Amino acid sequence: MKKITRRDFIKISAAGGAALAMTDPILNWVPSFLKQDYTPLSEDKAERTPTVCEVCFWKCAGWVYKDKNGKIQKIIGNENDPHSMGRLCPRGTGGVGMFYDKDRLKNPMIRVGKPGSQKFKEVSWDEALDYVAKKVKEIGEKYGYESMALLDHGTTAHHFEHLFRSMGSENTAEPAIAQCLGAREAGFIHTYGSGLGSPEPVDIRNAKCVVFIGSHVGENMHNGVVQDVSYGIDHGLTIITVDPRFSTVASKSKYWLPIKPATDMALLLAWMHILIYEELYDKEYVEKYTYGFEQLKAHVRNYTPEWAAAKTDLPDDLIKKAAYEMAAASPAVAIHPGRHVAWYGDDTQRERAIAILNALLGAWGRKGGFYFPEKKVLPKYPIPHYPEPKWTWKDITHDKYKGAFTGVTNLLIDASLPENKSPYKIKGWFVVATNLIQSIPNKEKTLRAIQNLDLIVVVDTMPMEITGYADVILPESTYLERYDYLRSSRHKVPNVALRMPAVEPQYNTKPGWWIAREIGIRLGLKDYYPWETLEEVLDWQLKQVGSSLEELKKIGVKTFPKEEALYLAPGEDYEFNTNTGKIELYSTSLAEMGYDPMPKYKEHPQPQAGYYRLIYGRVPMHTFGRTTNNPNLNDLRDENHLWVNPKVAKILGLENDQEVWLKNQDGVVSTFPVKVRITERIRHDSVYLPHGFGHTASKLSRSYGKGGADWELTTKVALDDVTGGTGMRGNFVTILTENPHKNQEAES
Ligand SMILES: Nc1nc2c(c(=O)[nH]1)N[C@H]1C(S)=C(S)[C@@H](COP(=O)(O)OP(=O)(O)OC[C@H]3O[C@@H](n4cnc5c(=O)[nH]c(N)nc54)[C@H](O)[C@@H]3O)O[C@H]1N2
Ligand SMILES: Nc1nc2c(c(=O)[nH]1)N[C@H]1C(S)=C(S)[C@@H](COP(=O)(O)OP(=O)(O)OC[C@H]3O[C@@H](n4cnc5c(=O)[nH]c(N)nc54)[C@H](O)[C@@H]3O)O[C@H]1N2
Ligand code: SF4
Ligand SMILES: [Mo]
Repeated sequence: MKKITRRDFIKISAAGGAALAMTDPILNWVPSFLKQDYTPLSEDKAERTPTVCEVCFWKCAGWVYKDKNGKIQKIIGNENDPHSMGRLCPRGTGGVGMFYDKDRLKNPMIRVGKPGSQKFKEVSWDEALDYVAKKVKEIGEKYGYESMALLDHGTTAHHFEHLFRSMGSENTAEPAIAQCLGAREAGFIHTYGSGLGSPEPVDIRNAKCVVFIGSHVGENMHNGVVQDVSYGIDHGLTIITVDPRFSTVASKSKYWLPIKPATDMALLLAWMHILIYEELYDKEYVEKYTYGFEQLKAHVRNYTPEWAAAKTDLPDDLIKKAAYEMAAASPAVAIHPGRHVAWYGDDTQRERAIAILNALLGAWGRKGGFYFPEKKVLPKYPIPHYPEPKWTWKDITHDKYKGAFTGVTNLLIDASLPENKSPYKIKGWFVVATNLIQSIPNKEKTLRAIQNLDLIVVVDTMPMEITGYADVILPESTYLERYDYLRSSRHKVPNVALRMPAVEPQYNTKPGWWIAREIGIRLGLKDYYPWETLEEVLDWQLKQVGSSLEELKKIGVKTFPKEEALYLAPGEDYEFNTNTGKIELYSTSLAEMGYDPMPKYKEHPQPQAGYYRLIYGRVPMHTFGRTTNNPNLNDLRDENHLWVNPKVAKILGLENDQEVWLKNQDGVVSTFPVKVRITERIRHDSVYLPHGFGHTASKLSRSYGKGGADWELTTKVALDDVTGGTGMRGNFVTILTENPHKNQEAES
C-alpha cells in the first residue's frame, strides 16, 4: 500500500488554502497548517459518506471521500453543519491516520500470566466475549452487578452505558467530567440552574468583548470556538486573556493579564468589587433576574483591586481597565467559562465567580453573551426499564462531595482500592476509550486499584498505556469504520448528524455497539437489545422526527427549526431552575449543602525555591496522547517542549533544545527527557508542558519515549470540595540536567 503522508490530507499551501487566506481570518493567527484543501474531489472520481469526527470531543460533522479503489482520500467539513461550519481542524483532517495507523489493535487479546505481566495471546471474538461475560457474571453473582464500573469517554461510551444500565450498574464515570469540566457545570448549575454542555453557548460571534481565563483557544483547537474567535478578531471583538503564559489567544488580546497561577479567584472577586462599587453592573438585569445582590455586595466589599493586585501579581490599573472594558461592552460580553477547569481544588467556586460576573454584566440570555441552546430530542428506541441498582456512585460520593452530578472517576477508582472498607466495593472495570494512566493523576494509585480488581476489560483502538493492564483487550474499529448513535447536541440551530462506516473494519476489529450488544446477549440481556444492527435504531429514531437513515446518508446533517428564543426578550419574565427561580448570586443550593454560598478567596500552595509550577495545556495538532502516534499528526509534531522563562534558564544555565528531566515535589522523576524552549512567554514561577506526550507504551512506534509527560508528574491532587474532581495544577517540578536514570540503564 502506498504510504499515506500528511501531505495527502493536510495541504500546507495548496491553491485552495491561499485563496482561503484572504477571506478567512483563522489563517491570520492560528498556525498555517490550517490551510487545507477544501475542494471536493469531482463526483465521478469519488464516493463520499458522512462522518462525525472522533479525534476530539467537539464532534464536527464531515464528509469522507474515497477514490475508485475504495481508498480514503480526504475528510472535509460538512458545509451544512452549524457546529463545524463546514470546516475541520487539522486534527480532524488528519483523522484518517487513526485508520491507517499500523500500530492499531488488531485482534482481541487475553492476558496470559499474572496481573500486570503485559503478556497477551490473540484469541477469537467468541473466546474473548465468552470470557468477559463469564467473568462479569461471576462478579455479578458474588458482589452484585453494582460492583462493575465503567470508565469511559467519547461516542462509544453510550453503547457501554446502555450495557451497564441493563445489567444493573450505574457506576459509570468519565475523566472528561471529573478531570475536565465537572466543576464548571456545577458552578453554573448553582447559579443559573443549568449547566453549559458542549458546545458552550457563548455567543462569541455577536460579542463585543470576550474574556478567556486560562482558556487557550487556538492551542485548544475546539473548532467552533476557534472560528468564532477568528470571526470576532475580524469584526472588532475585544479579547482579554488571563493566563500566566502568553498564549496564542493572548497574542490577539487587547489586555493580557499574566496572572500568578492559582490566584484567579482574587482577580474575579476584585472584578465583582469594581462592577458593584463603581456601579458598572447591569442594574435592571440584576434587579429583575438575580437573587442575593445585597449579600454579594457586602461579601466583596474588601476584595478591592489593590488587594487583588498584591495576590495576583497584576497591576491594579490593569485589573480595573479590564473590568471597564467588560462593563462598556455589556451585555454583549462574556467571560468564557473554560473547559478543562480542574485546577486547584476550589474549582466549582472559581466557576461560580465566573458565572456571577456574567450575571452582573447581564450577559446570560443576551445577544453577544450567552444564548439559550436547543437540541433536537431523538426519542429513545423502546426497551424495558433498566433494573434498579442497590447502590450507585451517589452512595460513595455524596457524603463528601455533595455537588457531584455524575459518577466521579477518581472516586470510583478509590472504591476499587484494597483499603476501601465501605460496603460499596468495585471489583471489575470496563475501560472504554479512555487512557486512565495518562488522564487520571497519581498513576501509582490507579495501578494499585487495577491490581485489586477481578476483571479489567479495555476497549480501545490503540495499544495505549492502559491496554497493558487489561485482562482482556477488545479492539474497536475506528470512527471511520462504524455506525454510532446520532450526534444531537444543544446548539443555536437544533440538528442531528450521522456517522456511518466509510470503509469496512480493518483487521479483526468491531464497532463498539456490536461489542456491547454481544456481551449483553451473553449476559442474558437480549430484551435490552430488540434490534440486530444499530442501523435499525438510527432509522427508527430518525423516522420519529420526520427523517430517515436514507436521508441522513445523503445529507449527513439535518437541521430543525428552533422552538425557543435564543435570547431573553426585553423585560421578559423568566424563571430559572434554581430554588429562588432567580440567578443565584447567593447560592441557596450550595448553602443547603453546607458550602460557601458565595465564592471566597483561598490561598493555594506556591512552589518552594528551586521548584516551578507545572502547568500544562494543548498543542493545536494533537488531542492529548490519543493522536501523538497518528502518522499524519505525528508528522506535524512528534514531541513537546518544556517552556522555561529566560530568568530560570539563566539560573540553571539552560540552553534551547537542551534535554532535561523533571522531578516533582514527591520525588517522582520523568521517564523520558524533554527539550527546553526558552521563552519570555511564560512566567518565571512556572514551566509549561503540553499534555499527551512522553508515551511509555512501547508498541506506539512513533510516539514512544517522545517528549515530556506532565501526567507522570501530577501526583499531588487537590480535590474540588463540591464535586470531587481532581485539581492537578498544584504540582511543582525541579529541572534536572543530568540523566537521573543513567545508573539504572548501566545496571540493566
Ligand atoms: N495530566 C493531565 N491529565 C489530564 C489532562 C491534562 O491536560 N493533563 N486533561 C484532562 C481532560 S481535559 C480530559 S477531557 C481527560 C481526557 O482523557 P481521556 O478520556 O483518557 O482521553 P484521551 O487521552 O483522548 O484517551 C482516549 C483513549 O481512547 C482511545 N480511543 C480513541 N478513539 C477511540 C475509539 O474510537 N474507540 C475506542 N474504544 N477508543 C478510542 C485512545 O486510543 C486513548 O487510549 O484527561 C484529563 N486528564
Ligand atoms: N488541540 C487540542 N485542542 C483541544 C484538546 C486537545 O487535546 N488538543 N482537548 C480539548 C479538551 S478535552 C479540553 S477540556 C480543552 C482544554 O482547553 P482549555 O479549557 O482552553 O484550557 P486548559 O487546559 O484548562 O488551560 C490551559 C491554559 O491554562 C493556563 N493556566 C495554567 N495555570 C493557570 C492559572 O492558574 N490561571 C490561569 N488563568 N491560567 C492558567 C495555561 O498556561 C494554558 O494556557 O481543550 C480542548 N481542545
Ligand atoms: S475540533 Fe477538530 S478534532 Fe475535534 S471534532 Fe472537530 S475536526 Fe475533529
Ligand atoms: Mo477535557
